[in-house]
Amino acid sequence: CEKKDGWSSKQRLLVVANRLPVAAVRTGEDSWQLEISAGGLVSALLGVNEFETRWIGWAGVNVPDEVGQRSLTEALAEKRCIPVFLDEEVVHQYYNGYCNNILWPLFHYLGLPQEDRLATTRSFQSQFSAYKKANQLFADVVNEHYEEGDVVWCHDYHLMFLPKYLKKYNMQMKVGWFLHTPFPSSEIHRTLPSRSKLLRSVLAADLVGFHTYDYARHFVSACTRILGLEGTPEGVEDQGKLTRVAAFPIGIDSSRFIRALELPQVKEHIRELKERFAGRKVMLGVDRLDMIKGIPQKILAFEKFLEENPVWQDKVVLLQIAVPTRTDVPEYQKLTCQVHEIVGRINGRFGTLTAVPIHHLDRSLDFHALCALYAVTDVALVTSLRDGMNLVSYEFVACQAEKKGVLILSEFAGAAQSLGAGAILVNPWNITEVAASIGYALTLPADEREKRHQHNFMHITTHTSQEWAGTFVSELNDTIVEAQLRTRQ
Ligand code: ADQ
Repeated sequence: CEKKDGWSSKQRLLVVANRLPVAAVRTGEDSWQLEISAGGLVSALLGVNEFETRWIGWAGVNVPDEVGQRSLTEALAEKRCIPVFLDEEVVHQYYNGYCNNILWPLFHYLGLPQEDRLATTRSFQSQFSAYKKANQLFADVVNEHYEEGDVVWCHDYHLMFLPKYLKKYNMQMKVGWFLHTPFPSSEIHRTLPSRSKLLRSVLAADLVGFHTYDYARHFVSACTRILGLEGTPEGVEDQGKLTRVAAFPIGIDSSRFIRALELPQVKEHIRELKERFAGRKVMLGVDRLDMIKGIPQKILAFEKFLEENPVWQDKVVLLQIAVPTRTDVPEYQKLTCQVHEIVGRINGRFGTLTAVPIHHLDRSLDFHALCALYAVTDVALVTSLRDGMNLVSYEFVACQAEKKGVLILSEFAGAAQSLGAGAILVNPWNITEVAASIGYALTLPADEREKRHQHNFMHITTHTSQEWAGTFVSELNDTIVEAQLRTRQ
């Protein structure tokens, strides 16, 4: 079929997410430098090539002038990206405020911030208005670029109003919405002042997806308890209109990691790391520096392990790679200081003149360096307090064909439901239990490690990101056909 932007036999997929997969830096009045940005969704969709994909989102930069907006739009078009322009005030109120200060902690069971507990406070109201305004701006851009037959896939908690706004423009538009975070118990969602409006807006979508069956179940109960609607095995029904709700566990492009391990530069990096840490077991944490990732608790568990097992003190090293995010939010600044303080204390306590027990890096690693690190790791520590899925656990398994390292995994990460049989599951709040699991993992016999690894490796190579996206979009297409058949009957 012929499309406005070229010939293609593939269906067009408009992926709408808060951030584009590239970050833009202005280098002149009309010149831009574009860099691929790290993140779960980007990693997941990198390997998806069965659709003609267009990305729609914010480029992470304030562009108030027309020249800038025009030139950035042109530069991004080469990357199949379409920008949504948000001014600084909207970004502050919508992104830092409503998204990251209210929805993100709430959906991860960390509650609402104290000062926003009253729905009547100005800050809550203005953040909520900015959230709706930003969602409307996204809807305007999607509507402008939409062509008949396209599938529109909205992502995450930033865009819960988008399905409703898109359907207002065009009832025929195929709209799916997927949440990358957990959806909390309805008892938690009930505390949110705008609880009903958000649920109703999401329900305007044709298909609503979550990482796990539990999150889908929580969403359906929120709709039944808060909105009084009927939950069915297929989803939520409102006056004869069914919104399909289902679990679509995300995966990774596992072959990309497996292939990377064969590259000469990655092999060289692996050799250097092995030499650097010879005689010591390597433990690894890779996280965005975020309170949900449980980094302080993880490091405290490692301290407890060292304290209780002096024989391991110079035989194990923890590499914690924490990429800073949301650096202008005060809570994240506090977390960085807290982590630095604990790491400093532990290194002072257990370090020697030649070695320290924890190497903590506040930065992102490039893909090849990350693969090499995963490959030399004996024990990976993924101890999120809550996590929608957690792709780091999948990436670690993909790089462990040789070493058969052990994964210690939080029972509160969505990944616990898929990798639970191969991993050692822990309650990340229980520092004593995590410390004991570290000892257990470091001494696990080779045959047991092999068995656990095989289980997880089989899972991550058969449940890939391509399969995830393909299943979601074909389910969305089917949902619409079924709805049309139902209305004809
Ligand atoms: P995130 O919270 O970003 O994603 P995660 O699933 O672990 O969490 O994905 C992080 C990605 O960023 C991984 O691909 C990882 O390799 C990369 N990354 C993290 N730290 C890095 C570092 N220091 N250097 C380089 N790369 C780094 C959200 C949800 C998750 C959900 C995903 C996908 O919070 O629960 O799994 O979306 O749906």
